[in-house]
Amino acid sequence: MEMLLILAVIGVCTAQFSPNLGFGKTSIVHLFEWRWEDIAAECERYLAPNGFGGVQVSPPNENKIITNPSRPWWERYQPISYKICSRSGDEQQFRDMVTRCNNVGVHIYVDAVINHMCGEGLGKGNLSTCGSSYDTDEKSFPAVPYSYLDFNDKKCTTQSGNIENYSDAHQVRDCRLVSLMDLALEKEYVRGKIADYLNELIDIGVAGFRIDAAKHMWPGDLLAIIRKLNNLNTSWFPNGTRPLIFQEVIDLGGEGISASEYYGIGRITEFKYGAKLGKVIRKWEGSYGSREKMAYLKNWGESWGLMPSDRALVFVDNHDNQRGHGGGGSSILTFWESRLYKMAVGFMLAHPYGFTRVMSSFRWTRIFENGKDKNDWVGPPSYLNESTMAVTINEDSTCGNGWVCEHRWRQIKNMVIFRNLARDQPLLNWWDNGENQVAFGRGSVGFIVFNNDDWSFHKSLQTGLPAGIYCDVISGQKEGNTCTGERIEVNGDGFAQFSIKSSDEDPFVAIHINAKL
Ligand code: AAO
Repeated sequence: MEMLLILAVIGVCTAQFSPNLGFGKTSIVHLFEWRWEDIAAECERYLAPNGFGGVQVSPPNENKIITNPSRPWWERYQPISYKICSRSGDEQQFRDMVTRCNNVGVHIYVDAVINHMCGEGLGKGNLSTCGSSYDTDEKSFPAVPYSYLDFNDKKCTTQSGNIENYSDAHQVRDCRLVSLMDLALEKEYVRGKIADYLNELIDIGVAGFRIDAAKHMWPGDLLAIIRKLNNLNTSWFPNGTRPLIFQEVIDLGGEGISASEYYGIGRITEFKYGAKLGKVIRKWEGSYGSREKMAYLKNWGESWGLMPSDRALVFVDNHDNQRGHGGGGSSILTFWESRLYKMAVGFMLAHPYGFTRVMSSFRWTRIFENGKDKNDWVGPPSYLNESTMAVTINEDSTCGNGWVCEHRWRQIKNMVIFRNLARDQPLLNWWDNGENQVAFGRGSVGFIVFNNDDWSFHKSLQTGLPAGIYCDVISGQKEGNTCTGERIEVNGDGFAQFSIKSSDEDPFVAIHINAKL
């Protein structure tokens, strides 16, 4: 009896770390600002057939419409109510998306903005995505409803009421993040309203949540909310499945709050991952004053100061740091530097560390002034009536209308498949030249080689793979019984000859057992 109780408690406490992906799937993609109907179609026509396990979607709840600047992407981080009603679509469209994606084995993860409501000082009105009213002077959001009793102001001790110093944990949790009205999460009433919202989403069929601004909530308050959550919908998930929780905590070190305070609640976004990997791929100076090189990646993971792998949600860039918001700094690689970016994403997907998220962006016109992009606010491609543009698909399977669709780039899509095959296989046969030529395998299912040096690479390496002819899935892929790109021959002893010129379009090669002729 006692044993059963202990097991039950462990079950409840640990299940929210599991990604809740379908069998054999390992990665999710953030379809930033996409419309629900486009995501539904993408699940069916592309994500399911190519092994993607899930989608992180933009906040689905009603938000403040911001007119100055005009409809920035960040207005979606200013809630007005928990009605499912946003630029991505209405509740009917959201339900349809969740159902259609789940039906093809692609799960939905919601970006949950629960730390705050909209910015202060917006006055009163109903300029919100569903027309619900608000009054920031009275601190009233009738569509929830929240009143002046539900905000934190009394606890915050800074002059401005905003967070002024990130080394003071009390400020970070009790004051306003960039003047956003901070909810009093210790209140049972507030916790209940948030749990009701998340439970509605769970009942519709979502598989988990990104917890926005988790660093700005006391871990105990957040845990109390998570404990109120239902198990996942049994139409698609096994009985008793807990929602995946991944908390946005930016911890690059040196502040008053550490990501480890949140290990007990769920996974955490590991911001050091993209910042450090960016430095390595760019060959910039690292923590010890010398230039980073790929050879150092031999012990990539916890030895680099990253959090435990089973707690980490990892990514090369996210919607904030690809445009200078949030944490990470200038080393972050994005689609704008596509050659280096593909190498970084390729490395991430080949390496066993962490639970991986691929970014999928929209293009905007950057205008740099003193190193800062003046257009860092620009929202998704939109029509004249301000509604978000459809994602169109070109003949070559790339996207139109300003959508970048990094997840459809052959090199990235094929590495998502590589990771699915490699999922539990150990990292084996590491090789490096002491500089920026490195290679490693995953068990006997896949092998990858990088040449990020300025000179050619030509070498025979132990792959760990069975003998045969393999298609490189970076320069091409296997189609029918031919390779559209390079062919690699693995000999009976597992060795294969690799050649990568420093001028190659993509200076890396990857092979796996499903790309064997
Ligand atoms: C907008 C306007 C504001 C206005 C506000 C209210 O831009 O001027 O005051 O409305 O009217 C997004 C946008 C915001 C936007 C907001 C609401 O990014 O610009 O404000 O929507 O519309 C902190 C938080 C983190 C947060 C990040 C942006 O800790 O949670 O700021 N990310 C999430 C979302 C994000 C969203 C929100 C939260 C709000 O992903 O999209 O904001 O819902 C340090 C700290 C970090 C801190 C950063 C940013 O990081 O560690 O915790 O993130 O500063 O200030 C080096 C350091 C690193 C440091 C970093 C700073 O890398 O090592 O530690 O520099 O860049």
